[in-house]
Amino acid sequence: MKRISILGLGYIGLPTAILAAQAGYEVCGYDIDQEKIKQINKGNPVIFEPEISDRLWKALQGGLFKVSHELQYADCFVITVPTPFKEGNRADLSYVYQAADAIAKRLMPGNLVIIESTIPVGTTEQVAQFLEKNSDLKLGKDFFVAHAPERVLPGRIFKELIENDRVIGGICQQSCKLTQLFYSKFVKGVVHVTDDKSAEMIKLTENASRDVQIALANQIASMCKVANLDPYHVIELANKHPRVKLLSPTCGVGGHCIAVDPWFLIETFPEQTQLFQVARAINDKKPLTVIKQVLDKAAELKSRNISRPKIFVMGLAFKPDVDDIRQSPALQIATELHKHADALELNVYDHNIPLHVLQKYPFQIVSDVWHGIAWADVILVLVKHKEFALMHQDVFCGKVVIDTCGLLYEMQSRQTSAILEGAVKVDTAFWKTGAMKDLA
Ligand code: SAJ
Repeated sequence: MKRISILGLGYIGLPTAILAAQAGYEVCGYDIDQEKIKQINKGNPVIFEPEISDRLWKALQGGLFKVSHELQYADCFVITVPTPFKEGNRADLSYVYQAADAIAKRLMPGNLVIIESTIPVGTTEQVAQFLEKNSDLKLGKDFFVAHAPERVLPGRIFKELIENDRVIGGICQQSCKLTQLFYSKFVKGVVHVTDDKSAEMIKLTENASRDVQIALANQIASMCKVANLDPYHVIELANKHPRVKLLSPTCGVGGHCIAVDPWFLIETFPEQTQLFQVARAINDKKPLTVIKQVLDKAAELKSRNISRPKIFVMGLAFKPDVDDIRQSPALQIATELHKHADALELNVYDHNIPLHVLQKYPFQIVSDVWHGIAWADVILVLVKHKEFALMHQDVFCGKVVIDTCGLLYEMQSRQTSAILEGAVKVDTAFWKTGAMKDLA
């Protein structure tokens, strides 16, 4: 196996292509987006991910990596295209089939096709049959197919691509063998071998399990609100139990995996997924609860003669320390609050998201967090980016803070730590001048 074609140069495909080239394969990355191909060829990875620019540049210089909007013949094709959901929360497999269609036209005897995209149980087999039907080749004899779901966390993609264990599921033994061979060149984690359907089920249950655990954390937060307790404190101490590992409540579950993948199971197994359905409902409701909380606070401030309270949103990404706003609950909250211009003024800040992306949205963007804080009556913390957690809690002095992600608790924990004491440099003189309105 020498030549590899990787289809879909996004958050998974591009890093995988770069690593495969660095491992010695001749790699051609393929994408339908011509502008993306142009940018990658210039050394611009288009996505924000630690190490990626440097690794891309080295791969381009190394001579084993190129990208094209024409799919190249190869020994192995790797499908890393998105699988969003369409109406009725059903998996949209159109990108997977578009990729399979392109591969079918180039399929040669001995080829291996790997699907890394997350897919409903049974899809690998269906795609394999599609390839057989649309080529002159016999499945399991002339060409081989496997599912090898990606498992990496944005922000740690290269580390996790190399170090995580992987599960691969082939439609036959030879498919497993070839797939294991492909990954063995750059994966240091254990490659666990199974069948295609088990691999699909494993990937989906991993993400559904996380969704259920986050729903549990959100329920704990709701109970704590009623009981006037700090859920982050409750969870931190509960996690001191050796067999308890609760996750954290946030403003909602976003991104393109955790909030999507449980639906692929619900779609296939409607009778056996009650718990996943409830978890989805709890997590989807969370942004609506936050919106209501802000509107209630705005109404309360109005009754205290602040006619249009100034709301400053901190964080818009779907989770901390990423630039990704796809299916972001924070974005959903800001977009909805913006519609209530009669009741409040809104300013939004997120240093991780490029300005040209933010400018597509109707709300007002602030590029200086200190100005935003000083300007606001209410600070709405939606994402706990690490830079926010390094601020001193005094920056919020005199403000109403609606904290949806435990920023204040983390600030307090950090500030009791001797190591960080004095290491956090914050110019408090500036904000203090405008922050003395007693609103709380
Ligand atoms: N979230 C919480 N509370 C938490 C942890 C996360 O509300 O305690 C929220 C985040 O804020 C975010 C959402 O959940 O909005 C999803 O974030 P995440 O960090 O759980 O997951 P993703 O979408 O970045 O990546 C997940 C990972 N899956 C698991 O951890 C089981 C990753 O390993 C997968 O590769 C990826 O999905 C994928 O592509 O499936």
